Amino acid sequence: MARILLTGFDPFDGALRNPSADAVASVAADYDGAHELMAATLPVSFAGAGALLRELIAEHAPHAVVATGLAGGRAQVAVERIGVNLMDARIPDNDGVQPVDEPSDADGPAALFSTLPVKRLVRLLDDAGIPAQLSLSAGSYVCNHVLYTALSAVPSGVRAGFVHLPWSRSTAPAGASHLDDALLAAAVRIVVDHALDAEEPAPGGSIW
Ligand code: PCA
Repeated sequence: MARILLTGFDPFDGALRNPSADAVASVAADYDGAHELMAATLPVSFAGAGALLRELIAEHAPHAVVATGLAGGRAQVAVERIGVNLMDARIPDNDGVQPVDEPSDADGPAALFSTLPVKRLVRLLDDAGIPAQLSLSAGSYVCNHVLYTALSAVPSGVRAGFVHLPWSRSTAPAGASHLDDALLAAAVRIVVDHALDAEEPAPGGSIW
């Protein structure tokens, strides 16, 4: 049985909830799939999230790491394709730390590609009627740092990647784009179930 480490994030930026933690909790509570699932919530802290993620990977030796977080402005589930070696925070993290133009890893490469089957995941989400896109930037805040750290921390052959979620209906500030809570949980479940699938080569990317 393959082990999957699934993470969401604490609330941040004044919000009371983070829909990624809600979706992860809901998937973990109902999980009846083929894998062994370990769920955790990461702090919105550059130092704390990276350290906890490394600990969880060392402790559980997962076959795949599926990290999720909130991208508050987005209207679709975004399967992230690349983590960049950059921490450039528009707002302080929950520890009050605000790195500007610093690398996640001073000795690491400029960027690392997700090793989840990103195109297949977008296709499966789309087939399930969930608005989804392939994304070329996870930003430069804690989520991108977690994606880059996960990709650096896993032993070779272990998959890792990140999915950004929009607000859920129950957490969205007035007027913000959102999807139903159940749809976000369904999206996370699809990503967990298919994290170890082979990629589906398909035309993709964007022109700009
Ligand atoms: N979203 C933030 C950090 C935590 C979260 O859920 C981000 O996109 O970096």
